[in-house]
Amino acid sequence: MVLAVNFGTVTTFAAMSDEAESISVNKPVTDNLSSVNDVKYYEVELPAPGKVNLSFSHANLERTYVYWKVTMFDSVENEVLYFESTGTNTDGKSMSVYLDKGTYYVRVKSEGYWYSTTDYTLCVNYTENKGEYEIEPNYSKELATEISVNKPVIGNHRVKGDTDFYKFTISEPGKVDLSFNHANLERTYVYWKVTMFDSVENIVLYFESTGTNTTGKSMNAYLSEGTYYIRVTTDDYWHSTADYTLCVNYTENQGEYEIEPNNSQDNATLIEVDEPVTGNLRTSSDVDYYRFVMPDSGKVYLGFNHPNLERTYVYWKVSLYDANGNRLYQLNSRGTDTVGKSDEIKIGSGTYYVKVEYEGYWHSSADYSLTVNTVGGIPKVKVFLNGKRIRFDQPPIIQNGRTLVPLRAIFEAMNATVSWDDKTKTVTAKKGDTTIVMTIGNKTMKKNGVAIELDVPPQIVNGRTLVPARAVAESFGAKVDWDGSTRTVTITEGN
Ligand SMILES: [Ca+2]
Ligand SMILES: [Ca+2]
Ligand SMILES: [Ca+2]
Repeated sequence: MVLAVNFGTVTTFAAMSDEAESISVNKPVTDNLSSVNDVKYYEVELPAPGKVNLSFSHANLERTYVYWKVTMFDSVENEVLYFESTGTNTDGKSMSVYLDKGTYYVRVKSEGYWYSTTDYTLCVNYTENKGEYEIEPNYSKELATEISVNKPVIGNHRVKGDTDFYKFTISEPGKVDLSFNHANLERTYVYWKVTMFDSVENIVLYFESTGTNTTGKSMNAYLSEGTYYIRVTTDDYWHSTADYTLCVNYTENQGEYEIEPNNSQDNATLIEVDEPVTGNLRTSSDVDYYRFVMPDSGKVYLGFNHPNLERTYVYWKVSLYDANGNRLYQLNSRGTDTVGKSDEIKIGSGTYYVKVEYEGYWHSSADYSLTVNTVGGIPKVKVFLNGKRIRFDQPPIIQNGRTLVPLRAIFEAMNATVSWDDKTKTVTAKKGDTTIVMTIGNKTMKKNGVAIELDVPPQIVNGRTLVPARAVAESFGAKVDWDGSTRTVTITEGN
C-alpha cells in the first residue's frame, strides 16, 4: 500500500457535474485513481429510454478486497446503480436498470482503505427501450410506465423499496389476467406483490409471487374499457433484484363476460336470455348484477355452474328480481353444486335483474357461469358488425322478412351520431357526409335528401325505436348478409 495524499476531493453534486468527463454509451473508457482519495466522475447521456448496466474490468490484483466502488446517479442525484469491484473481479458487470432518457453521472472511487492505481476500463452498456422495459423512476401513478396489453414488460426492484407503476388502457371491455415470471430464487417467501387497480383506485386484481413461483398467473378480472394501473412492490422483508416479466393478458369481451363494476342495478351487465355469461366474485365485497329483457311473457329458469370446490357450504346466492326490486327467486349454490338449476319461473315481458352475491361466510373467487334459460327457447336474431357481436337491450325482431334492430345500439356501433325529434318522431343519423332521416311509422327514408322506400317502417317496441338493419347499414355504405339458418345478420363496413 502507498500512503494516501489527500487532494481536495470533489464531494458535492454540483461539483460532480462540473468536473465530470463526458463519455458515450457503449464506448469503454480507461482511467485510474491516482490515490485513495481520488474520485472520478463521468457524464453520460441516454438518448432515449433504455436498459443500462455497467461493466468494469481491470488486471487481476490477486486479492479479494473491494478496490473500486462505482455508482451511477441520475441528474437529481438519485442513485440508480451501484457496483463494487474486488481485486480478483477482473471483468465485472452490474445488474440492469431500465432508465429514462437524460443525463446521468458515474462516480468511481476507492473503498477508502484499499485502493489501486491500476487502470480500469468502464463502460455504460445501453440498449434502447422499444417498450419492453419499465422506465425508472416509475414510483407513482403519475410516473407510471405505459405498457400495451398482451405485450410483456421487464422490470426489477433495483433496491429494496423500489416500487414500479405501470399503466395501460383498454378501449373495449374484456377479460384480463396478469402473468408474472422470474428466475427461480429457490425460496418460497413472497418477493413481489402485484396490485392492479382502476382509475379511481379500486383494486381489481392482486397477485403475490414467491421465489419459486416462476410462472405465476392471477385470477381473471372482467373489466370495462378504461385506464388501469399496476403496482409492483417488494415484500416488507424479502427483496430480490432479479428481473421480472409482467404481462397483461387481455381478451376482448364479445358479451360472454360480466363487466365490472356491475355492483348495482344501474351498472348491471346486459345479457341475453339463453346465452351464458362468465363472472366471478373477485372479493367478498363484490356483487354482480345482470340485466336482461324478456321479449314476451314465458317461463325461465336460472342455470349456475362452477368448478367443484369440494365443500358443501353455500358459496353463491343467485337471485332473480323484477324491475321494481321484488325478489322472484333465490338459488343457493353450494361448493359441490357444479351444475345448478332453478325451478321454472313464469314472468311477463320486460326488464329483469339477476344478482350474484357471496353467501355471507364462505367466499370463492372461482369463475361461475350464469344463464337465464327460456323454457323451449326463444329464436333470436344475432347481429355482428365487423365480426363483433352487437348486444341489444331489446332483441331484434323480424317483420315481413326484414330484421329490425334498436336504433341506438346499431348507430352507436357504427359510430354514427343520432338525434331524435320527439315532436315529429323523426330520427336523424349522421356519419361522414351521409345523413339519413327516418320517421316512426313512415316507409320513406331520406338519404342526403333523396327518398328511399322501406319494406318495413321504423317502429317503437317496448319503448325502444327499432329500425330496419339492412336499409340503415347499406345507407352508410356497409355490406349486409343474412344467414337464415343461424338467424344471423352480418354487417361489414368498407374501408
Ligand atoms: Ca424498478
Ligand atoms: Ca364480479
Ligand atoms: Ca361486481
